[in-house]
Amino acid sequence: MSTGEPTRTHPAWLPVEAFRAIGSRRTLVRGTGALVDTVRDEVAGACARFGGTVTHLPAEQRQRTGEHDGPYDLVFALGTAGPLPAGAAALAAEIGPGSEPDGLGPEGFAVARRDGVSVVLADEPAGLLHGLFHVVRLGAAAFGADIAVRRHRPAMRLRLVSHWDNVDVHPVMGQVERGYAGGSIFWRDGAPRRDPDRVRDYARLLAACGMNALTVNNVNVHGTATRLLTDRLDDVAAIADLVRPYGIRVHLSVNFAAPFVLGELPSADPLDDDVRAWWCKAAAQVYERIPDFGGFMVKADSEGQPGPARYGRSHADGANMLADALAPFGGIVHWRAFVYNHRQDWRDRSTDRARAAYDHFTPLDGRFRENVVLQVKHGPMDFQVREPVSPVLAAMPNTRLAVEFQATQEYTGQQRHVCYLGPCWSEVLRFAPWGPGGPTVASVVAGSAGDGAGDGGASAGGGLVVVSNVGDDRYWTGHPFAQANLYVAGRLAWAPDLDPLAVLDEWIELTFTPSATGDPELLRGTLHALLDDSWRTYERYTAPLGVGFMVAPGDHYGPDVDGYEYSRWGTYHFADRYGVGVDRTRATGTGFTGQYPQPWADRYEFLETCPDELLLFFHHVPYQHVLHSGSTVIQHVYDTRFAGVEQVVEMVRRWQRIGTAGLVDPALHARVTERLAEQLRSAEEWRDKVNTYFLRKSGVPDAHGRRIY
Ligand code: GCV
Repeated sequence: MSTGEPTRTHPAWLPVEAFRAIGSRRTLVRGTGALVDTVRDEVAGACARFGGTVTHLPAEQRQRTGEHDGPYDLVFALGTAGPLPAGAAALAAEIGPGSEPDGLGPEGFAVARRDGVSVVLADEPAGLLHGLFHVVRLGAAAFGADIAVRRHRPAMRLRLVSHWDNVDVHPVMGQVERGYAGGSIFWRDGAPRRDPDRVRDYARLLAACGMNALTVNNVNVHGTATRLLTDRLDDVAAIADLVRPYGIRVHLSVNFAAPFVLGELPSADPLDDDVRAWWCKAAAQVYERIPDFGGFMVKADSEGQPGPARYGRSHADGANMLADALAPFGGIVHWRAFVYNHRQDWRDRSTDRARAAYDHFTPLDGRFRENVVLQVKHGPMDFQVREPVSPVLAAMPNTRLAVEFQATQEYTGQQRHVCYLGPCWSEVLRFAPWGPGGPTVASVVAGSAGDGAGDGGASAGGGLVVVSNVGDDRYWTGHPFAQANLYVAGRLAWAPDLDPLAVLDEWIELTFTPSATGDPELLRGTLHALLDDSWRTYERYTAPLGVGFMVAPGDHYGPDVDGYEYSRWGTYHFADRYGVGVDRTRATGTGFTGQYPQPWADRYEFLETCPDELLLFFHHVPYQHVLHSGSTVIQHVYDTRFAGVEQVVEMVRRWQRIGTAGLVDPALHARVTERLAEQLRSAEEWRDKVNTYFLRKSGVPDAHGRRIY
């Protein structure tokens, strides 16, 4: 049945218009390599559309005279690539390789503009590719006034998008676990989807926001997915071939028990010689087929996935076995720290899921191989709209740590609600676990935390992983605005100190080209206003003050205040007639506050210093407890729920105006309109259910007498 929408895939942040500035100039590309060819092809594609020219002189072509002289407006050059036009050569001498002791690195680049020539230099082809997208972001500004020399290197070496795509359709989770954008771009019903253009376009988008790796399958590895490692390896290799021209490496989620599950060995014990040999052979076969393969991602002993515990072995034993198999080829193991008891008895007040990752993993600090990255969800629970930063990120100085974000909006509105997560992730990355002025989470995962980082290989850092929000939807992400979350994840992985609202503007500028007759400022201003505070808006009408998990069990969409209260999942709010919240203090609660270093161990411990937005995460308080804001907890619950809905009403109103002014593609406008209508309906449902629940529990009326049911 026709939906009335065009079938062409939306170009996201790389519409042809974004290449206008480059495409109308004279460009020289100097250097050799597959990624240099990609740069040339990108520029050539833009020139074909906008009338510019591109000359490619491979490095070998050193002697031919004249051709390199130009004139050129833009020069991309590998440091060792041979003669350059005079102006560019002078700049190259100043900014290029050798101008710094440690060079630009494998992906870094330097940019400058002088005397009418813009120059991008890199030591390696990947650097030129990232430099190309930097110039795209600059747009016309890349060809205006002089640009002082600036060197750009990614803060994190590993910048990975994790797909929870199933190969077989899972009976409950479907083709993509927690996917809200249609089917998988890689798999359909047990087979490869075979849509090479889509996968290539995706790699291009990822490179353009700064990513350099992806996993092709869900961390829950079942059925056919286990065989991607063995007899279905060709399917993985086909994806690797498609994404390689954009500098993206493929990683694979593997089943820890694969040798056993595939019926090849009686055990998967990581200390068993046969098991170890099996993995060595499997890794060798992978690298024979995919020489630039990135490595394995593993969810072990978590939510029913097999792991080393079955054999009485530790997570370090399990991870190191895989690391040893990958080490000869330079591969990495991403071992997930998302381990907790998912069969908890709700009557048991002593077990605290928030403590679990720290309790499991910190005793193993220093015991992981150098090519193991411990991948830690950013909060101690599970991607709630508000959580404190996971204390694991500050407690394993001798382990390579990665922080894991979730772009797929499992708990943040499932891509039906606008929820721009850049500000949330930026807060996490800027969080200073040892207090202001000390190392931040960003520096820990980048491996640059200094003294706090130990010496056991941690200095390499584990980088940033984001769970993908992409599917085979025309807009990639269901809600067109959810594209911004993938974009900002890449940009923050490259440069964690970027202002997430500046990144939002960058995404808006690239993605939305106002019609020639339109009012660009109205469009930009509206888009910015709809997204900039949308994470906090979502927080306002859903679970309050960091308490989390008031969602419907199973699909996790919509309010169900007690849905998880008496369940086995360890996610409780403990509301009764007197108060609400989880006592995680050392004095009277689960002791979770003690997992933080100072000053946070004490700041979270005491009501006087605990930040309002996390109050109910750390404390059980009476409804009349007064927040630092001056409001009581109960009044805050009411006020924020009403305010959140009001903000959504305002979003709807602003978006209607854009439609009336005809400023965006009508199909995109219609898609967003439909999603906003659902967001408003859902926000009202949240408001009414949460308010009514707490009014009935507490008996305290709203000070403003608004309607609560
Ligand atoms: C891939 C949550 C989600 C699961 C997900 C899990 C994980 O529990 O609900 O669907 O499984 O996180 O991160 O492994």
